[in-house]
This record gives sequence, C-alpha cells and structure tokens, in this order.
Amino acid sequence: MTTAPSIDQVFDFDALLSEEERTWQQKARTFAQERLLPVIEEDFEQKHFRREFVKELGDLGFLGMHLKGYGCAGAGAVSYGLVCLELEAADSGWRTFVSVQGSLAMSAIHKYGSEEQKNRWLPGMAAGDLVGCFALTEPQGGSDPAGMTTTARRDGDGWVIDGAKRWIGLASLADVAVVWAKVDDPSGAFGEGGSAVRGFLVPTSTPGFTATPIDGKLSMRASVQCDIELDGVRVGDDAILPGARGLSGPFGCLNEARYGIVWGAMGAARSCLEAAISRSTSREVFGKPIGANQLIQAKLADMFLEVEKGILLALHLGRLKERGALTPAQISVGKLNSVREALAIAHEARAILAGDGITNAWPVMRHAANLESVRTYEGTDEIHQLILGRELTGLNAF
Ligand code: TGC
Repeated sequence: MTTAPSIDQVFDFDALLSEEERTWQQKARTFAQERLLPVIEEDFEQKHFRREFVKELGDLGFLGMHLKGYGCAGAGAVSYGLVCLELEAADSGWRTFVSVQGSLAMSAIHKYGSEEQKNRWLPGMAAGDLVGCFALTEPQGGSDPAGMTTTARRDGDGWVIDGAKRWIGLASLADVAVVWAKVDDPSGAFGEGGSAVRGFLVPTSTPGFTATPIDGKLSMRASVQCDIELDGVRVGDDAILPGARGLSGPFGCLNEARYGIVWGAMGAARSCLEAAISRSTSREVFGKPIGANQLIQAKLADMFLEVEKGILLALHLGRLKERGALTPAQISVGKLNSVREALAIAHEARAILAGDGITNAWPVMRHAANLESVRTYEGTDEIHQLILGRELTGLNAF
C-alpha cells in the first residue's frame, strides 16, 4: 500500500492563495486543532459554550476581521472565508460564533452605525471583550422578516420596544443586541411617516430585556441560541442605527453571514471526508481494508469532488466580494450548494464508518447534526432556491 497524501496535497488549492491568506488559514487551523478539537466532543455532550475562547478569538484577530478600522483586522474576504472554513472543520458552533459577532452584530454597527456607536462598541467587540447578538428572527419563523411583529414606539424623547425574538445566537452572553423592529412614528420625525423596519442597539442590561437559552437542541450543542423577550425596553434616540432603513438593513448583514457559511460548511465537509478516508484504510472487512473496495473508493472520490468544487466556488465568490461585485443571488448559490453538499458528505461518511459513525469517537454525526442548523438558518435551502428561481425567471414565488 502506498502512503496516501492529505486531501490538501491532492488538489493543491493552496497554490490559488496569497501568502497572507495562507497565514490567516494556518492561524485558524492551529487554533481549531489545539484549542477546539481537544474539548469539542465533551462540550457538545455537556451543552457547554466555552466563554474563555471568545477573548482568544479576539486576540487572534478573527472577530470582525473583514472590517476596517475600530480595532478590526481589515483582512480580505478570502482570508475571512478560510478562517470560517477552519473553525467549522472543528465545529459549526464556533464558526457560528464568529459569524454572529463579526458578520452580523459588528457588520450592522460598522455599516449603519454613527461614529459614536462605532467607537463605543466595535473596538471591544473586535478584542473579544464585548459580545454582540443580532435579533431578527421571531418565534413564528425566520423566513419572512417582513412579517415581524416587534415594534418600537415613539415615546417622549426615545423609543419603547416590545416583542419577542427566537433562535438568537449568544443573546444570554451578549453585552449588546442589534434589535430589528417596526417603528411606529406617525409624526414622521425619523423619516418613516408610518412604520418601517429600523435597527436599535440595545445594551442587554436594559430593563425589560430578557434572554433565555433554548434547551433540548440536538444540534449546535456547544453554542448558545436564545429566546429574547422585549417588554417595554426603553432606549434613547442614540440607540437607533442611522444608516439602516427598511429590510435591506438586516439583509445586508445576512449577506455577510451567508458568505461565511459558504466557506464554513466546506470545513465540516472536509472533516467528514478525512474521517471517512482514515477509517477506510484502518477498518478491515472480508480480509482487507474497506478502502480497497471499489464501492468505497467511488464514494470517497465523489465526496472529494464536492469538497473541492465547493471550495473553488467559495473562492470565486470571495474574489467577487473583494472586487465589490458579489450579488445576493450569487451568495445564495454558494450557501445552498455548500450546505447541501456538506450534509450529503456527512451522511455518506457516517455510512462508511458503519456503527462507529454514530458514536462520538468520530466527529461525523456531530457535524451532520450541526449542519441541520446551518441548513436552516440564514435562509433555508428552499428560500435560496426561491431567490435563485426569481433571479432566473424574474417571477417572485414568495
Ligand atoms: P422584500 O420585502 O421584497 O425586500 C425587502 C428589501 O430588502 C432588499 N433585499 C436585500 N438587500 C440586500 N441583500 C439581500 N440579500 C436582500 N434581499 C432583499 C430588497 O431589495 C428590498 O429593498 P428596498 O430598498 O426595495 O425595500 O424581500 P424579498 O422579496 O427581496 O425577500 C424575500 C426573501 C424570502 C428572499 C427574504 O425575506 C429572505 O431572505 N428571507 C430569509 C431570511 C433569513 O435568512 N432569515 C434567517 C435569519 S437567521 C437569524 O436571524 C438568526 S441570526 C443567527 C444567530 O443568531 O445564530
């Protein structure tokens, strides 16, 4: 038997990256291997989010790393994608943390905030001293944010927010929540003249703000998702994000997070493929390693094809993003493809591992369970199919 090269060596994807991009990737891979992998199975089992890693991620420059100024690293889109890939190769929960903090909460402040808001929140969030969350989805479902029922009512010289949010990552640990609400401002003093969606920066210590972790999850168990109750939460005018008007505000942030998933899901897929290859050479059935069978090799080859195609697609989208040319429909191509293929690869790897595949001796079942969440948030498969259907036909099927 010849020694098999690593899957990185077979494809030589590295040759398409700059030195700086490879450095970011290697930093994330080292953190994933040295800090996350030794504890992730236990944390998943115990439903434990390791808060102490937040500061370490900040020290490494991963939080809001694609943003410029305010203590952020100002890295390129491909570098950010590679960090997402390496973190999700360990666990989707940790890539999700970086996405919620950097792509959602920090992006919202960076894109739409006043100078004062940016200076107040972004340096601490980039350093990992402060945590943010992004409160958009509501209990009746996440696919139609236009139907949100959370309101911000004009009251004296401020606003009173009432409503509920669900599936909000890190809300119970967060220092600040970006809350999206329909404003009720009949006077039109804020330019609405009725109701429109606006974003509010709500310190989570504000009276009336309650975040409760959702229990009973069989997916993403090493991270925290919450119900939020907003009961007469009073904030001043300085809480409103001046640059975001209407739903294009939160959607602009979802674009960022969906882009990170395009890369991240391929990290989970790569881990599953590596597990399947490893077990194929060590497990013997009918007197030889199972990897010597044509059926197994055909499966491994097909899984490898989809990992490499998915990473190449992510790179293409990353290069478009760096040129400022990436469209929401192109992001939907990547999000739909990466998560769908990653799930298929996880399921195939599980089958190759046979009984071992259902245990936590291998990461595959954990990745498969996590990917069910990734498939559902930031736009389900079906939402992305419909976005693409509209792009292709010009007809809106929502
Ligand atoms: P429509 O009402 O027609 O459009 C509203 C406005 O938004 C604009 N827009 C976008 N802008 C930027 N990027 C995008 N991707 C955009 N999509 C829409 C649009 O141009 C319009 O602007 P304007 O200025 O004309 O008002 O909405 P639509 O028909 O375009 O979209 C419908 C649909 C179904 C595609 C959209 O509602 C959608 O994407 N739904 C899925 C939402 C979603 O992904 N929800 C999950 C969020 S995950 C979450 O909240 C948890 S955070 C993670 C965590 O905390 O762990």
